[in-house]
This record gives sequence, structure tokens and C-alpha cells, in this order.
Amino acid sequence: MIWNEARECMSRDELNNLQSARLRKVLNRVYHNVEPYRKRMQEAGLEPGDIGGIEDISKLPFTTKDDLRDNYPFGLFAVPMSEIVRIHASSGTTGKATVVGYTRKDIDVWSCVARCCAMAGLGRNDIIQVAYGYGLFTGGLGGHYGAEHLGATVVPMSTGNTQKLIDMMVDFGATGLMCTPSYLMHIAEVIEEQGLRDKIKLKATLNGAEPWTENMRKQIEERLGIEAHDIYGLSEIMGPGVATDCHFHKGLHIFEDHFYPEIVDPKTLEPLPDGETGELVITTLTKEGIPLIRYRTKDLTSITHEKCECGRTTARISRFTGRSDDMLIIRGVNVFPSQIETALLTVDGITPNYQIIVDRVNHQDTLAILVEVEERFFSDEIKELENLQKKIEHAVHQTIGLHAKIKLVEPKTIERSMGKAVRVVDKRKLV
Ligand code: DLL
Repeated sequence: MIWNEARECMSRDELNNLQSARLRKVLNRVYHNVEPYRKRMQEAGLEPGDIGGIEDISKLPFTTKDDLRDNYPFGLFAVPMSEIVRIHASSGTTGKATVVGYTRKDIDVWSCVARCCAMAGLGRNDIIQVAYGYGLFTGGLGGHYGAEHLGATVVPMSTGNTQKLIDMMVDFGATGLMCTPSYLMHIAEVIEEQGLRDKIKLKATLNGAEPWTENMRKQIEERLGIEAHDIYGLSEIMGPGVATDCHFHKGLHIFEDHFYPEIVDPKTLEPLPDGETGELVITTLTKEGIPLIRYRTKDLTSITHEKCECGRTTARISRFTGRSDDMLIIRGVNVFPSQIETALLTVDGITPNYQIIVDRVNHQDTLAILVEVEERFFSDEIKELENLQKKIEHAVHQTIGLHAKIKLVEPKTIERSMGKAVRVVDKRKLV
């Protein structure tokens, strides 16, 4: 199902014209209304008129999270406060919170979440539970507004009560669910435990706000008999609904009529061609409250502009491999937590619940991974456990080139999160 065919299936030429017109408009707005942007452009010797169209975008300076922090709380807002109808703030995965403001029109741009739901095959006859946190975090309210825009029946669960969520899923016959992938994994576990799999009517889920892997998606789909979709967004840009994968799951369609994507080398900041992994940079083309020009997301991905089998022409970004700033350097080796997850999930018998613990002993980095294994292994012979441990060690070594100490633990030992899972404990930073 395509929610907005006119926008999602435009020809490249039409799209470029639209993006160019919108870029010119947004540049004028920030140049005249946002002092830090005007200064930055003047320092670069640029005026809005120097940017003819989207092809000139690389002449413009970047914006970073530090710019938002430096102008805390409202210094980058481009409209008077009387126009701002909502404030959200980043969930603070890294560093201090960043504050964003929405005009009424900006709130309407959460119609992009309706596009995401439609991509997941959901429509106005569906009952969608939103189990992202409601509050300053954009997940809850963003998901909510989008699903309402779709015309679906929205159940604003938020996080905090898994049993109630499952009871209502059964009683209401909920067909859609939005939550983080790690929370969905937990929900699936409880549904299995309670033997409710045949009682649920769930068809599709939209999961994001944290990195996850294709393996994890497939495990979730099998366990629940559903189709799980990856949804991407960040509060600085608008929250959920910047991009989602369609039924073909070959990358996340980015809604280019609102968000112009570029991939740059995070070190040189030079643009990278399609297919190469680098940092995603986004320019908001329609935002009024706090438009951002060439915002460095720090999220690492690659892009393709090839038309998708689903008929959409919008650019697709691949599943995120991590952030340019969450990379761990362990004994001199660069390690992404998602690589470890991928390795773990190749081994049969383990669940996607794990925790990476990095420490420093005698000036040497140590890497330990707590892995939850299926119950049956604990009733088997100790040899079985040892074999499993070796297999995991091998898989991790094959993937990251490092030996990790694998600690197998019983199901449900690692603390569950209702929001973003705590995958990495880097004790080195605590010293
Ligand atoms: O996480 C917005 C959101 C809510 C997205 C609900 C999807 C669903 P922040 O708290 O500002 O906003 O965190 C943004 O989370 O820069 C990525 O590093 C990470 N992230 C978000 N979605 C995905 C995803 C929300 N699908 C930061 N895959 C981003 C991987 C993701 N990482």
C-alpha cells in the first residue's frame, strides 16, 4: 500500500525540482530568522541566492548536535515562540538533551509515519498499539500522530506494562504495534511463555529508535508470525518517520520530499557515492520550527537511488551499521555492537538478549559478552554448554577478529528494557 503515491513515486527530475525549490525557501528562512545560521553562512561567504538548487547543497556548512547544545534551548528556532505548539527533546543516548520545537505544520509532517504504516501494510481498519515512550521522546507521540493520521485506531500504550499491552493485544485484536525491537523481543517472549501466540491478531510492527539486525528481524517474525519493519528517525529531524523499509526489506525508503539525504565520509566530510558506507547527513526541506541544514546524524549507512520493486522512487538507506560515535575500540580494533549481534545470532540456541562488557585490566582491554541461551541447554549436559560457548566464541572471533570471553546465562538474566536496550557497558569510561 502506498500512502502518498504522488510524493513517493515521483520521477527524479520532478523530485529534484521540488527539493531545489524547498531548499531555497528553507535557506531564506534560516538566513533571515536564525542568527547562528546567518553567521555561519556569512563566514562561508554565502548568501541564500548563491544556492541555485539541490545540486549546490554541498557548498553549505554542516550542522551538528553541538550546535543545538550551544544554542540551548531555543537558539536555532526559526519562528517566534507563539508559532511553536510542541517541544520535544532527544532521549539522551549520548550527552546532554537537545531541544526541538514544532509548529502546527511540523506536527502534520508526522503524516510520514502514516506513510511508514502504509508501507507495513497497515491502514484505517487496523488497531495499532503504540508502545514507544510518550513524553519528551518523540517515539510515542510521533508514532501516535502518524497512526492517527492514517485513520487507524490508536491505542496509546507507552511503555511500562507489558502484561497490559499483551492482554489488550489479545482482547482488542490489535493488528499493528510500534515499539523498539528489543522490547518487541521481550513481548514475544512473554507471549510465548503464556501460550498466547494463537490468540493474537498482530500482522505488522514498526520497530526502530535503536540499531538492530536483519537476523533479529527474522527471528522476531518467526516467533510472532508477523512482518517486522525497520523505522528510522531522530528527534533533531522530527522523530520517527524519516524512513522505513517496505515489504521487500531492501533498505529504508527516505521521504525525500521532506528530508534530503547525503552520505559523507565522517572523517573528510566529502560526499560519498551510492553504495559506500558513511555518515548520513540530512537537510530538512519543510520544517518550520527548527529547520536543520546538512545535519550530521552520526549514523552510518549507505544509500541507493535505484527504484524499488515496490514502485517507490525515493532513495533507500541500508540498515544502520552503527554510529560514527558508538564505535568501540577494543585492543586497537574497531568494533560495532551490531557486528557482535550479527555474529551471536548465527549460532543456534541463543536468544538476541546479550550485553557487551568492555573493561580494562592491567592496562589491557577486555571484552566479555553475556549471552542468554535457551532454557533447554541448562538441563543438558555441561558439555553441551561448553560446545555452545566455543561456537559463540568462534563466531565472534570470525566477525570482529577479537577473542571475547563468553558468559552464558539463563534466560531473562539480563535486565529487560522497555526503551532502548543497554547493549554495551563500557567500564573503561567510568574510571
Ligand atoms: O529514536 C526517534 C525514533 C522513535 C525513531 C521511534 C524510530 C522509532 P532519538 O531518541 O533522537 O530519536 O534517537 C535517534 O536513534 O540517530 C539513531 O542512532 C538511532 N535510531 C533511530 N532509529 C533507528 C533505526 C528516535 N531504525 C537515534 N535503526 C538515531 C538504527 C536507529 N538506529
